[in-house]
Amino acid sequence: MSPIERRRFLRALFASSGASLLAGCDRLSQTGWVGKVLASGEIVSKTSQRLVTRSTALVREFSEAMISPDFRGNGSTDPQNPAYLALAADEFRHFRLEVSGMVSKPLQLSLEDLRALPDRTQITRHDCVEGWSAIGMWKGPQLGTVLDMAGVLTKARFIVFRCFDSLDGGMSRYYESIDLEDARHPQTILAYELNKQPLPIKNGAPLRVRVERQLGYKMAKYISKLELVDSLAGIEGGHGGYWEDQGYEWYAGI
Ligand SMILES: Nc1nc2c(c(=O)[nH]1)N[C@H]1C(S)=C(S)[C@@H](COP(=O)(O)O)O[C@H]1N2
Ligand SMILES: [Mo]
Repeated sequence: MSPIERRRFLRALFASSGASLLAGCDRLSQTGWVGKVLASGEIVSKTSQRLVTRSTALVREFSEAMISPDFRGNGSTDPQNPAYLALAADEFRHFRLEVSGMVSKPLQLSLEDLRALPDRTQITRHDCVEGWSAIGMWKGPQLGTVLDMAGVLTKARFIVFRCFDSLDGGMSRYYESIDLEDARHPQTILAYELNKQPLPIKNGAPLRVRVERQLGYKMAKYISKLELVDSLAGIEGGHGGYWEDQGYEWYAGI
């Protein structure tokens, strides 16, 4: 189904129950503009998205000609955490991605290890809740590959991304989470390159996740650690992400 067909179908589906969930989605699909998404309720809930799309349905990918000349940085763009600065000073040679929690084999992966894995390249559109979009070419291993290496235990339900940066002067670190269905989506990758260059610091060096069916704030930058858990309740504010703890939706479907 094309996005427009999908939205038409969803609208028909919800019309009978009078749900206003999809009001304004035509504007979104026509212009690609997502400003004030939260305020106008344009986020597509996980349930409605998954009613009509298979778990592996791909989002649109673009041609190289469509790549935005400058992929702006947003949120943290220059983390000041001393541990991060020390890693950056050495071009992240000593960076190790930790994979832990409900796995049979905890991992410590260097950038070299990650670059040696089969990779995926995708040119996709990033939509920020603040009302801007950008198209970029991302490259990195599928998150599913890393999960298979670690051996996810059957009781695990979510993957939590722990980040080096802080948006509140060091009080708390940025974090995010997705479920295992999104984690294993073919376009969910751990990107170490943007537009054929090593990921710039402003965009999350050395590693950021792409979760292409959701809004920008889900795409954790500056990842230090992946944690497999069975519940988000005991983590930080308990809502599954830095922005979620301030009231944003956990499932930010586009
Ligand atoms: N660690 C971390 N990840 C983050 C953020 C952040 O501040 N810190 N901001 C989020 C938001 S709101 C957006 S829109 C994107 C911005 O990605 P960009 O800097 O590559 O444009 O990263 C997301 N991931
Ligand atoms: Mo954002």
